[in-house]
Amino acid sequence: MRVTALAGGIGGARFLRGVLAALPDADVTVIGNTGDDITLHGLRICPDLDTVMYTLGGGISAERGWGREDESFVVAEELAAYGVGPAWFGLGDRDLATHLVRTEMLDAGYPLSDVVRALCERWKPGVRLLPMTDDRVETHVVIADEDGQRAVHFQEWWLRLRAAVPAQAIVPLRAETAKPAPGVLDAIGEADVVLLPPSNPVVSIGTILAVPGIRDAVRETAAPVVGVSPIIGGAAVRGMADACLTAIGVETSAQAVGVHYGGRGRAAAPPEAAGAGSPAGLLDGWLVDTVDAGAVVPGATVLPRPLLMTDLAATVAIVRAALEVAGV
Ligand code: GDP
Ligand code: FO1
Ligand code: CA
Repeated sequence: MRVTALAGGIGGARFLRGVLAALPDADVTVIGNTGDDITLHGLRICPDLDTVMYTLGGGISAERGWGREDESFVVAEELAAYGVGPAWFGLGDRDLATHLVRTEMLDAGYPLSDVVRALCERWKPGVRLLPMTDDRVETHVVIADEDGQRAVHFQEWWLRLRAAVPAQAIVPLRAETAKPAPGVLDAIGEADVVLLPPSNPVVSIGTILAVPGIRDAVRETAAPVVGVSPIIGGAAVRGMADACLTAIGVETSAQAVGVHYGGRGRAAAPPEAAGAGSPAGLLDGWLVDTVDAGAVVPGATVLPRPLLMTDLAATVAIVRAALEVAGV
């Protein structure tokens, strides 16, 4: 079975561990978010791609969910001693090697997808990991300041400001001229099932969908498309997705996120769910937690199931539920 999943970082990566455990023989392609990417100390850092690669490759820090296990921060301490920041972005010594290799390859002219392939030769994540684009797209956030507005990099808004300063706009810079990376559109068009993990709907899934061609590929694929809500009982399970949803005028609820993605109104969905999908609709199925049972997404089949990925078995059960509603 060919499975294609769009993924951000921590939430997406944990879901993908369940996909690999549930479908050990599947051919899984992951389209990763690169809008979080940032250049620090001259090094190009790709947080979400690295989180997927480390999590599925066995190198992730279990307690942080990002960066490497057995990590040290000696270089970061030395940079701080020079008064060189930013202190709000934790750069680990082992993690730095990944950024050095990536930057060296990018500077030598390799496209990001070649860099990801090379790094994955070491980590062997068990999926084909593709960046959403080889072009540079960066998420920046517009916030108010004393004399008007200013834009900060998403990572600064997320990590230094803790998304506590309202985002007037969340902008995937230069997405409009970006092209899907090689293999991305085919992976969506040729999949047997397309999954939207419970990643951040705005800055992870939304950013991937902002690359011209990707949203249409999902809308038009013959494969069933099933998403999993990252919002349970009106709150994000982790992080500040609520601040992101508020920034785009979407209520923080499982139903609102499902409606935001939109139902496709595909005949494939059971008759009672068919209804009028939205023209931009992506979903044939939408998993919500049992506390959100009763959620309605016109044009998609809503399936209430426990959605906390408390351990691998729980995540596998969620994946199985997604495949059930996909009818695969
Ligand atoms: P990030 O890029 O590191 O923020 O990770 P993602 O965007 O891939 O995923 C972040 C989202 O995962 C957050 O909005 C959380 O609400 C969601 N999340 C984390 N753990 C769980 C879980 O156990 N169940 C569900 N349904 N969502 C989760
Ligand atoms: N997340 C944090 O909450 N604090 C950090 O200091 C931090 C550093 C970091 C370094 C490398 C990396 O690959 C990821 C890192 N993350 C950190 C996660 C990263 O900020 C993600 O982009 C966010 O979780 C939001 O998507
Ligand atoms: Ca991220």
